Amino acid sequence: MAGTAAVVLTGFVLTNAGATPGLLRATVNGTAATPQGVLPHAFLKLDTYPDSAAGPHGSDGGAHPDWVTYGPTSNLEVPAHSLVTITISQYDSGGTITNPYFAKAVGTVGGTIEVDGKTETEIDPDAVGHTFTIHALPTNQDPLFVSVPLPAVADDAPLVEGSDYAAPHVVTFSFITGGRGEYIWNCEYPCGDGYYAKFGGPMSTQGYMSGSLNVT
Ligand SMILES: [Cu+2]
Repeated sequence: MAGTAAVVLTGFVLTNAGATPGLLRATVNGTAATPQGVLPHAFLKLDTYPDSAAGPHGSDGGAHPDWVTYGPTSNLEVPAHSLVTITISQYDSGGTITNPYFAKAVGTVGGTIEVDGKTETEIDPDAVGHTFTIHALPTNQDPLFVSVPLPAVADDAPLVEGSDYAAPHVVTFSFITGGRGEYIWNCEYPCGDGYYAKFGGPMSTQGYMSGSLNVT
């Protein structure tokens, strides 16, 4: 857990965002040749955890220690007119996704994702941990829709020595931003609590399985 804490503090800027503290800004590192020409290349790293002992909720897990969560924060900022590459380390188990559409990569450069170093266009819809799905708001001039599936870690995967978690699946993908705007993202795998197909609890509370993505 100590190693996790050191990693999640990288690039972590505290703000007064209330229940979902923190803002993670993408780091621009050089340029990249894209289908839309040479663009600034920005990078972000996220994690998905099976509980809230990691991520933005404090080492005791805060109000809902057993809720699944994204980390290090759910408030993201990326530059406009750029290539954005996001790497997500996915530590959670999972199962069958309700809508197999969300087991496919949508809106990424090349329509692909890299899963543990292998290029894929989709994952097994029966072994989904979470998704990372960016939506435009009705007011956005530049539509941005990106959806990426994150494979489930097997239930019987051994814990990494010195960690509370098994080794994650690592998913990397890129997309191109348009102009400035505010977007939202969420998970489309029903990983939460409740009677309505597990879309309650962490799924319906900002800071766990949903957040903001500002293009600036
Ligand atoms: Cu989820």
